[in-house]
Amino acid sequence: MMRGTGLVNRLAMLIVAVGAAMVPFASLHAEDGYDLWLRQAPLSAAEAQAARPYLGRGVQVLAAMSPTVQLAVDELGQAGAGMTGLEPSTHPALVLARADRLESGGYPKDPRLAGAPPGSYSIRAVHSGRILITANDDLGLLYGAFALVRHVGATGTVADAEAFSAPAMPLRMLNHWDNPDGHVERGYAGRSIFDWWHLPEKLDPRMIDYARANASVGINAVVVNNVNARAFMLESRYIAKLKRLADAWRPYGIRVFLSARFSAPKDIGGLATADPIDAAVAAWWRAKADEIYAAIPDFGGFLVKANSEGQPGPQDYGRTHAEGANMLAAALGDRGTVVWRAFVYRAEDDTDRTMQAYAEFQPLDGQFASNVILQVKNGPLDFQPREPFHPLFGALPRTKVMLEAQITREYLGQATGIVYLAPLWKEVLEADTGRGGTVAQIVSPVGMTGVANIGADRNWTGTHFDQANWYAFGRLAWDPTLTSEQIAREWTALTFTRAPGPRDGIVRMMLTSRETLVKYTGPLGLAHLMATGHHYGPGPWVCDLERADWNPCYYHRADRRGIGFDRTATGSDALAQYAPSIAARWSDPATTDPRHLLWFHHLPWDHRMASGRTLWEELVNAYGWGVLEAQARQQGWTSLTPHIDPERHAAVAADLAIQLTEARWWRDASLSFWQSLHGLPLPVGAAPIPERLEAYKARTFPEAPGQ
Ligand code: GCW
Repeated sequence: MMRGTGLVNRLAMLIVAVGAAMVPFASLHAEDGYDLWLRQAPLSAAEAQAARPYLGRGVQVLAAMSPTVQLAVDELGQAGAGMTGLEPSTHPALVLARADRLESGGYPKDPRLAGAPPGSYSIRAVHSGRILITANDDLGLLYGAFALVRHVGATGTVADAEAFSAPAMPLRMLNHWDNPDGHVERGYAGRSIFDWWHLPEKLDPRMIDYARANASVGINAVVVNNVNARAFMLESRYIAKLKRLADAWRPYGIRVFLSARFSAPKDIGGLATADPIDAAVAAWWRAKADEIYAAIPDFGGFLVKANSEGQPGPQDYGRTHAEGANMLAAALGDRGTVVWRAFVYRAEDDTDRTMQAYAEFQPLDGQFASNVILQVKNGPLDFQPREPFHPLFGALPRTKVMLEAQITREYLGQATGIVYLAPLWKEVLEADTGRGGTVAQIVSPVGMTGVANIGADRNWTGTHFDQANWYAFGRLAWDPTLTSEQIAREWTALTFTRAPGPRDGIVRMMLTSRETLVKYTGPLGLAHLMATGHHYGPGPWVCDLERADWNPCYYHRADRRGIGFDRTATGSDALAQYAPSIAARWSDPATTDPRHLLWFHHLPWDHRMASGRTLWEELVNAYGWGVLEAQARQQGWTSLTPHIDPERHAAVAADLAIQLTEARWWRDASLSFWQSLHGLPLPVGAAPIPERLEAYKARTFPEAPGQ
């Protein structure tokens, strides 16, 4: 394959294609990213005049003034000041109306709101040029206000703002893996934003900005602490701290949840056991729940990681996950929910790790209390750049199941470069389980959670483009039918520029970015090839860790003859956990989705691919394209220089340079290792590998963040 600069140039044009004639939209000033997608860039003079009657604090309100309605009014006021820069209109034309008060203002009902789920809203243009935001509840008015501001921000006009929108999923949640000491597990955006030490006396104003950002994309639940939980966060002093956050976030419609350590009755309760069928244990949890609800009447509930990776759980006492979850569910009663994680695998079990969660939980279907939700990661392994969907989706018809996604990029390059995750989540949401619907259809009655990528960095997420992942997560949990492109376009217009050329160039850079990362880290269904502990960089040679299934060699199974994990009937038969229609299709390499080929099949290096290349040639080709695309993206970003404010442009340019270095490193180290196994030469035209394998193996990064 050709590797000239000409090719990279053409690729850059394809990815970005800004168009030479485009001129910057408005004067650009340095921005640091703190304002996220809510930065409310100024409209043009004509746009501002036209939008003025609809933005501003002076809207007509047909609702009892509550803190939430006040926020909706403030949001419109802030947008008016920021986007129009004009004095508010003396004849405001925007009406915020609770559905039950519409008629008092002489406005027609909106039948679409009848029976709509909480938070739904409608935006309608009515007589005399007015725009009406209507909802059944106050939160719907706030969401409607955010939606109108978003529309104006993304398009420059209130025209076509009409919409009816209802959240597809009731629970739209973030999981913070934040520890009380401020360290964030798998966090790449600095320390935790939660200042537990100074709470409850001191509330960091950032807590309000955080809640506002979440509410602006419909997120309505936050688990504030790591699933690897410290029991002391259930102590009274922490309940007081949590109450302060809950009170601050309530107007934004955000309910707080706590990760609960299952052994808490022993750790902090003075009991001799945490056995879920022990009456004293149940009573302890009940009293704890009562104490929390006395302080926080709308407390969401507990998230529990049990009997996984060293965490305590009901199996320590010979009880099932259902017995453990149900005991906690009884303590909460109808006040809240137990979210129980299905990310469970055992040290003493040597069956294919990707099969263990299904084996554990599928037989428990129907045994969980009605206020228990099972939280299932998107794939059966662990947030890899690409996995097939988790076989538990569709296999638990009598259990409430929620999707867990990872917004923080633990295995996807951490906070470097650009990796837009909406395409990854869409891939799983749209996967047909073969058992009564797509993953989106199965989880929609319950919800979706995302492991947050938020930290105390000034721009919240480490890189500017990681803000898009927070944004996209919220938008998809609200409406999983939105396309990755729609979300990217909206976010780009709000965050960087709405000039169509540069905007669409950025969107194209985003849309292909996850695939680029897959190509240079692990193409064709390879997974779990990263270095140990911090998971930063390649480590396909690692094979000496105490647990077999912590080793990359366990997953790629490469040797002199071939590569890949046989999960068909001749291997682990993980395929048997899928619906028969899917298992049948994926059991033959010829009909397996090529993106999952080596996930399900062990194939010889000279296996002939559909392209006519051998498997080895195909791998080399894919890694090579990953590098080329990273290079093209970097070049494309350079061509956007006139359109982006200098501070953020420079930061992203630096991120992309790091990503290109990492892409080359992944490609070179991986190919060099595969070559050490089979001794095959690189195909003609492939870029040479600059260093010897030993040099790649020798690189260590004990200080890499997030561990
Ligand atoms: O992805 C893995 C991470 C752990 C994490 C675990 C989990 C919170 O490497 O850091 O622990 O998954 O999801 O529980």
